[in-house]
Amino acid sequence: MKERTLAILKPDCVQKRLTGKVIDHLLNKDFEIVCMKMTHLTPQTAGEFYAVHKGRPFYEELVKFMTESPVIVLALQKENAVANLREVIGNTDPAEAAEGTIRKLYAESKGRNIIHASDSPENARIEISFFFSNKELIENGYFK
Ligand code: 3AN
Repeated sequence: MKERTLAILKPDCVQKRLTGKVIDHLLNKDFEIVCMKMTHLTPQTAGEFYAVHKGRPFYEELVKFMTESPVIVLALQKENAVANLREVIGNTDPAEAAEGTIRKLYAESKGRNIIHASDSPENARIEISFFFSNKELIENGYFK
C-alpha cells in the first residue's frame, strides 16, 4: 500500500487565497487526496496538535497563528509520501527553502509558512487519526 501523510494548509495559506494553488501543486507532485476538510482549530485543538513544541519560545505564537482563521487538513497518499512531502514543502524557514518548493514560492516567515507536513511515518499515523476517522479515509487509490 502507498504511504500516507498529513498536510495542513495553514491560516496564512487560506487568508492569501492560495489553497487552490497549493492543492494543485500537491496533485502535480502525484499526491492523491485520501480525505480533506476545512476546519477552524480551537486553541485547545491546536495546542494538542503541537504539544511536542510546548515550552519552546514560539509555541504560544504558533497556537495563536493556527487559530487565526480556518485551515484545510488533508490526508495524502503516494509512494514514500512522508519524505516526499517534506521535500515538496521545503525548509521550515522559507529563506532556506529550495527553489520550487511550496514554502519558497509562497511562505513569508518561519512562523507563517503556509503548510504543515508530518515529519515521520509514525507521526503521520498519529496526525491522520487526530483529524480523521478510519471510516472517512478512502481505502484505495483512484488516480488514472
Ligand atoms: P516544520 O513545520 O518544518 O515541521 P517544526 O516542526 O520545527 O517545522 O515546527 C513546527 C511549526 O512551528 C513550524 N511550521 C512553524 O510554523 C513553527 N516554528 C518553528 N520554528 C519556529 C521559529 N523559530 N519561529 C517561529 N515559528 C516557528
